[in-house]
Amino acid sequence: MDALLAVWQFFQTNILTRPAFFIGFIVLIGYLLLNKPFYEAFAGFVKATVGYLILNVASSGLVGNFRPILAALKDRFNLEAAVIDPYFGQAAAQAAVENIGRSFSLMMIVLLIAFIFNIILVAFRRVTKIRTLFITGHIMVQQSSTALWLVLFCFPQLQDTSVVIMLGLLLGTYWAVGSNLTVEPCQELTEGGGFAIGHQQMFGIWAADKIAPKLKGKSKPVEELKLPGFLSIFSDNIVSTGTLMLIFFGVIMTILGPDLLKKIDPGSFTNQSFLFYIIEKSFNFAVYLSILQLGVKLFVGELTESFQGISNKLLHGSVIGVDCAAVYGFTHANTITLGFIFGALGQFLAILGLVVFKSPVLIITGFVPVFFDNATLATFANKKGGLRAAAIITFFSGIIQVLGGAFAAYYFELSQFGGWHGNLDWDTVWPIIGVLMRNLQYVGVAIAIIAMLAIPQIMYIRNKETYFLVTEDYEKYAELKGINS
Ligand code: ASC
Repeated sequence: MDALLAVWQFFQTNILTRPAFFIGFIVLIGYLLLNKPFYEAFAGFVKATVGYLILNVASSGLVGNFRPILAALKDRFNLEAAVIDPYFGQAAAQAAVENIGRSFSLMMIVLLIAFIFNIILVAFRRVTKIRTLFITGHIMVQQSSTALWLVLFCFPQLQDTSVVIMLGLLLGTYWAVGSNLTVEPCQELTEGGGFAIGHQQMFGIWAADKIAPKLKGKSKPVEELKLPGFLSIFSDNIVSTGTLMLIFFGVIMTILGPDLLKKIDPGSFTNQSFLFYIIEKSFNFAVYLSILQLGVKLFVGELTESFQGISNKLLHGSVIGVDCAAVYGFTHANTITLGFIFGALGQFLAILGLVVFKSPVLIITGFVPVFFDNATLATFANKKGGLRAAAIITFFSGIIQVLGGAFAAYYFELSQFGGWHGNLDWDTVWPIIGVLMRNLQYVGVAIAIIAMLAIPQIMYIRNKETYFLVTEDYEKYAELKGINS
């Protein structure tokens, strides 16, 4: 048992929670299964891992730079508010778990059980109809943390062993079913890219993909937009992102003022003028976005090519669920910026609503959900419903994020610890699961698991011929569905 635990520890620390290596090894194995020479497989390993590490540089650059700025609004106005952001949510969950004298380290065991359960569900895919394995390690850590608190909150008397088993099954089901929902949207967006999304807005992606065509109207996709006159400069995403962020963060940073910013950002705000600090900071958004797309292209390219090996010989039509940013290489960068801006507008409007209607909890926009969720939704919505759908869907997503987040922070008593997970699924699906658990106890957990497991069954019954084809042979799938690429 000890040896097994040691192996798990090693795997968990070095590979599972470091998706760069996880994906690198998958690519390596994929190429080997395709009978490529080892040196080519090695080259694929290097490119995929480096690509993912580049994505990490960009996404942590974005998170590290812009999260403190939005969160500082709380200090600026001396607010008692919960920041809806998974990093704040994780810290709040940890504080709440420890506050009732329980061990937070249970979270890692939950992660193990959930991951293994996801593998089992994929292994029995002919029965379960699950085609996806969720492998986005840092997200799995965050979600295990929040979900651990939810279970302890609903079952305060439950012993550790029962907690981890029950939660492992619940979370494993969510990972499997959620990422499975994104298979068709992802394959259609990437034209058979061979991956799904394993992140925090999977139900949202599914909904956006379904709703977008209905909102299309005469709207064109962002990449086909011809802007007239001087506006044409904004077709270039560096110009549009740089300018929009200058306005957006310029306003917020001006509200915060130089003194507060010097305090929260002592590393980069030194002897510069306030104006140039603002310009540089805002332009950095465009810098990181460019880096992000570069990294995504690199690892997704390798993954797609090597995937045939895995798919044909190992997983038989199953795909992995990866970071949502993986799809940012499949749209015009302006779509990403648009999703962020409309999501933020929705969030700000909803926050205003909370203030006006004197909500018992106040919410502060968290950078991670408002940017990554909405950029992702916009990417899918733009593909199926053009700019109009992307704008409308992300605007409403922003509203839902705030209202659902406010409810969750209040109901699960995390607002006193300053944060809630805040990503879209955690403002919709998880509050529902939590309410079921709180009120119906074990019956609630059973309902949640069974209802989620029923989703792939329904999807299968409705699309029997193409359900497995979409991952096994995308070209044939596209032909059958009449999708022209
Ligand atoms: C999240 C989270 C991140 C980002 C990143 C996007 O939800 O915790 O760090 O999104 O995964 O690339």
